[in-house]
Amino acid sequence: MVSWVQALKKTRNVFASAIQGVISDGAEIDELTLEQLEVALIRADLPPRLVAELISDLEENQLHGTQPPKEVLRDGLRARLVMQETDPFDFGVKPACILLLGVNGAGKTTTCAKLAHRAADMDRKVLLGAADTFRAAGTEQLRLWGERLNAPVVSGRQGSDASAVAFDAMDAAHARGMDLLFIDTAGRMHTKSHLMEELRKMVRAIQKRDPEAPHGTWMILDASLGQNSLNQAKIFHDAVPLTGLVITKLDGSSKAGFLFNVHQQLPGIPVLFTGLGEQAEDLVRFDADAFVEGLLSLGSGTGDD
Ligand SMILES: Nc1nc2c(ncn2[C@@H]2O[C@H](COP(=O)(O)OP(=O)(O)OP(=O)(O)O)[C@@H](O)[C@H]2O)c(=O)[nH]1
Ligand SMILES: [Mg+2]
Repeated sequence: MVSWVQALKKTRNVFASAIQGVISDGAEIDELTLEQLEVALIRADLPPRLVAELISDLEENQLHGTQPPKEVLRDGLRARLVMQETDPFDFGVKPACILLLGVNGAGKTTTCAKLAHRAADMDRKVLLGAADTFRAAGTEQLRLWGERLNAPVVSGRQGSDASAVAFDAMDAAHARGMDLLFIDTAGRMHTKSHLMEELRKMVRAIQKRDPEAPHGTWMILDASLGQNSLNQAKIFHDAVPLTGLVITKLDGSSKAGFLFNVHQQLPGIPVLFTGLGEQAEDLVRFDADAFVEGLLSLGSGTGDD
């Protein structure tokens, strides 16, 4: 399994040399170091306002403080991240239905499988709904994961109504006494209003079976898009209220700094999980401390190997 330190190699690489001057023991911080740090943090997609605050904290500490600069940076970064402490799979209802949404190629289908794997490991009975009826390959991909993970999959024919598949999956989850139903959906651009309407229709179909459902509406965000993925999420959130985020491909991204902007831009919507690789087990709970530590662990390789 990929670790946080390994996964954050690319982002860390972006500001490695700049940060070195700040976090090494006994570092003397001068104006040039701070300027380099500022540029690097912005390149890693940290929000400019936060960067300005961090630089000013470091300057202030340099003049009047006693803390090592690394601690100032670590505390400043950590304070901007919000973590959900409770179990994201615990909805207090059975079956709980979780709808997975996102733009094309964000990692929805893979995440659906990873979530199933994780939930099964926690002894939950899991059903998968293949509501990406847009492409035959979409359903096939989830069906293969289902076989590999030994999880049942409800699907429909290519071109059939995604809402009908979602409804059937809800029905099956009730009939078979499932704990969790994860519904994979087709990738859609946030700018296409008819595709956003299709999502709303899917929600209505699910609600015919259970008016409280979906219990989770989780958007899958590709970390390599950085801040852009948050702009997309805001538009999805307007169409169907999101209740959680899953960040994929953190391992391939050099822009993981956008995570420091989530709380500001999407208040109240927690980052629940992060994908650190392509395998079923490469999905971990979002851990704010491990994330910040992973960004600052300079001894652990800077992405050149
Ligand atoms: N490195 C890495 N690759 C990932 C991660 N999550 C998904 N991928 C890869 O991203 C690619 C797209 O993943 P899919 O799950 O098919 O994405 P999707 O959102 O379902 O795509 P569409 O259904 O076409 O919109 C695949 O090659 C996955 O293996 C991750 O956390 N890390
Ligand atoms: Mg897919």
